[in-house]
Amino acid sequence: MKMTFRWYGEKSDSVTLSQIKQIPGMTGIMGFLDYKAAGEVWNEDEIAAYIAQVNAAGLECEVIESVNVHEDIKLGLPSRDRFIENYRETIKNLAKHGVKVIVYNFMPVFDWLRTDLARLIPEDGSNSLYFDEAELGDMSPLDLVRSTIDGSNGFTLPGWEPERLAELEKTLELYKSVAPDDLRANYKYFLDGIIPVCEEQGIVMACHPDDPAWPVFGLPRIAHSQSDFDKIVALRDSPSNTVCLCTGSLGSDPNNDVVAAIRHFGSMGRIGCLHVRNIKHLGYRKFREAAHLSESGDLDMYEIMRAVFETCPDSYIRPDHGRMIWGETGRPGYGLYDRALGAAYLNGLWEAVVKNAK
Ligand code: CS2
Ligand code: MN
Repeated sequence: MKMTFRWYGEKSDSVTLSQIKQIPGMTGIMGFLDYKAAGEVWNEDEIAAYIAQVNAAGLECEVIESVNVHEDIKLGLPSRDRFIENYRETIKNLAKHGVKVIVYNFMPVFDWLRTDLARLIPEDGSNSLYFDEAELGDMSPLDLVRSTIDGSNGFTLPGWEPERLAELEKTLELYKSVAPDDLRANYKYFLDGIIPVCEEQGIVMACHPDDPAWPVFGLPRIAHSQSDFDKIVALRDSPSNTVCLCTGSLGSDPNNDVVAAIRHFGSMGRIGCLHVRNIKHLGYRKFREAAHLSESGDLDMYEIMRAVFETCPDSYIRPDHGRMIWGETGRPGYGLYDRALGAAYLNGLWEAVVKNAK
C-alpha cells in the first residue's frame, strides 16, 4: 500500500508539499494540473515542472487525478476523435514522467455533487460536505452550480471549472437524447481509443464512481454499483482498464457493499487505486461525509483495509475528503488537518491488518 494525498498545485491549494511530507507514512501525492480544461493536451514541460516540484519535496507523483474527459466524448459527438487523440497524447506525456495511474470519471456534466459544502456536524462542531436529494429537488442545475461556486471559498472545485460550466444549459439539453446504454457505448469507444496506448505505456486508467451513487438531474449515470463496474471493466478487457474504488462515493448508497466490491475487483486485479473515506447516512438519499474513523460513520474501515490487504495490497490509497476542523479554511473537502488525521488512522489500521495476518 502506498499512502498518498491529493494536491492541486502551488497556486491552487491551501496545503503545501512540506506540510504533506510531514504527515507520517506519506509516500506521495495524487497530482493534478488544475488549470487544464477537459480535452486539452497536458504538455511535457508542464508535467515535468509539476513533478519536479513534488519530487523536490521528497514525495512521489505516480498517480494523476484527474485528466478530465471532454463532454463531446461522453456525448459521442463527431468532434470526439480529436479529444481522444489529445487524451492519448496526454497519456504518453504522463508516462514519460513516471506516472503509473490516471484517475478520471465518466459522469455527464458534473463531477461530485453536494447540496451543502459546509454542513455543521452537531456532535462536534466541525463541518463537512453534505447531500440531501430533497434539497436538490427545488434547485435547477444552474442554481446548484452557483451555490457550489459561492461556497467554495474562492477555490475552483474539481469538475466545476468555469470554462466547462459556461455551456451548461446547452450540454444538459444534448444529454436528453443519451440513454445509459448510449453513454456506455460512447465509453467503450473512448476506452478502445486509449487503452492500447495505456498498455503500451504501462499506464492504468482508474474510473472514479458517480458521486452520489445514483442519477441526478435526470442525467444518465453508469458507474455507481458493483454491477455497473462489472460492465465497465468488461467494456475493454485489459489490466489497464480499472476502478478507482472510492469508498465514500460508492458508500453513499447503503445498498452498495463496499467491502465486497473491493474484494471482487481487487481479486480480479482491477483496482487501480482507492479513495478511502467514511460516510454517514442520514435518510433516503441524504448523507454527510464523516471523519474517517469507523464509528463516526457507516462504513467499516477496518474491513475495508483488510479487503485491500487481502486482494490488492500494492494499491495507492488516499484519504478522500476531510471535514473542516480546528478553524481551518480552504477548498471544501480538501483541508489539511482532517485528511492528515484520516491518513494517520488508515496507516494505523494497515499496521494492525498486516500484523494480524502474520
Ligand atoms: C474526487 C473526484 O474530490 C473528489 O471527490 O474524488 O473529484 C475525483 O477526483 C474525480 O471524479 C476523478 O475524475
Ligand atoms: Mn473519491
